[in-house]
Amino acid sequence: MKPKQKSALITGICGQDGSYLADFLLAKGYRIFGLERRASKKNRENISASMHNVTFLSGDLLDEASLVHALKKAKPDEVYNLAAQSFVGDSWPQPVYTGEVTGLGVTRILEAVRQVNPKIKFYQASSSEMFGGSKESPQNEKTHFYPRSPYGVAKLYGHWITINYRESYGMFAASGILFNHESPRRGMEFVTRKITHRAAEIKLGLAKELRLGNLDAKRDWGFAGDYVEAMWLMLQQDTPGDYVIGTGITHSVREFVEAAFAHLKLDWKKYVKVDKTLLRPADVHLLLADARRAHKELKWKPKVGFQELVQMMVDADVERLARGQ
Ligand code: NDP
Ligand code: GDR
Repeated sequence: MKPKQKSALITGICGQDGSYLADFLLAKGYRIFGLERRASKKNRENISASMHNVTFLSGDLLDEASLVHALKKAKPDEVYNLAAQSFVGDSWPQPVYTGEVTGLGVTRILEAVRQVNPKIKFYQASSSEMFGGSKESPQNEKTHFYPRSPYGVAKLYGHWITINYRESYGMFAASGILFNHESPRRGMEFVTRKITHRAAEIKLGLAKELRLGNLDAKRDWGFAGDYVEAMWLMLQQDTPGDYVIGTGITHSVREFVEAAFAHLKLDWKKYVKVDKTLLRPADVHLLLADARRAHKELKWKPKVGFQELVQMMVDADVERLARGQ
């Protein structure tokens, strides 16, 4: 007998990770439902290649009834909660909203899952921002948390409520503590994409300078396409747990800039200006993953390295701009 087709509901399906996860699960034969919030204009560019194989459901992490409705319609085996106000920089001007969506939104969807079918497997998109100002490096599942932004605080709440639902109700709820991961589908406001897009514009004579804030911040940057596999692997384990996912190599923003401009044969020093208005009220200076638990239990390893990632993003931006997009 043919095994039953598995199905998944992805919140944040139109974002960077949601679109890669949808591609990945579709290739595995899943039926995919995507939660999409109401907007005056649809934002499906990231998911355009897979869009026709996705059933979109209207819903919002701020509206629990919409989550119950989506779960009843989709009847998924797995839920991936990727939706969030995900930009750290905007979490200072919008701290309450960030708490509502990125923090309390997790309770809303967990509670909806519990009410509709507590056997659904649940993945929560936790973040290395929860480590923030931790003195320990590299950071693993046992490292103390020290969030440094309203976003980091909200993610920490989401992380603990996921653990709490696991412990309170015996639900299969896993939390992936993912370090920064990027791609040509990354939002324009994040530093990597801001750099690759502007460098491509400069190369094509469409812009003259790139203004950045803290060039010394260090991040463990990986490729989003690699990281969605880890999310899926977490839900295929016998027992739910929390896993750090990262490359184990860290680079500064300055190094990212150097690599992007060098790929285009440009001297970054001629174009990059430090703009103090782009500094954050409290920044995270160093993030570095110790992903040994994931290597051992999930058998997960990243495939794309730093240089390859930078070049992939720069090339995609040059190509897109050359096409006039
Ligand atoms: P994106 O910002 O690209 O995507 C976020 C998605 O969430 C968007 O599709 C957005 O919808 C949706 N969304 C926002 N608010 C709501 C809401 N109230 N209700 C329903 N949907 C909403 O993020 P990424 O793909 O980069 O990240 C995915 C998740 O992983 C996020 O939770 C992020 O915080 C977390 N994370 C990301 C890391 C990274 O390096 N990328 C690292 C660690 C964690 P719309 O398209 O309408 O804006
Ligand atoms: P981050 O990503 O805050 O790590 O959160 P971001 O790319 O925004 O910042 C990384 C570092 O670069 C410094 N920086 C700048 N950042 C932006 N956005 N714009 C600038 O002009 C600039 N100049 C310097 C920042 O100060 C910071 O130190 C991302 C998000 O995807 C989160 O959702 C996720 O949880 C974490 O990664 C892990």
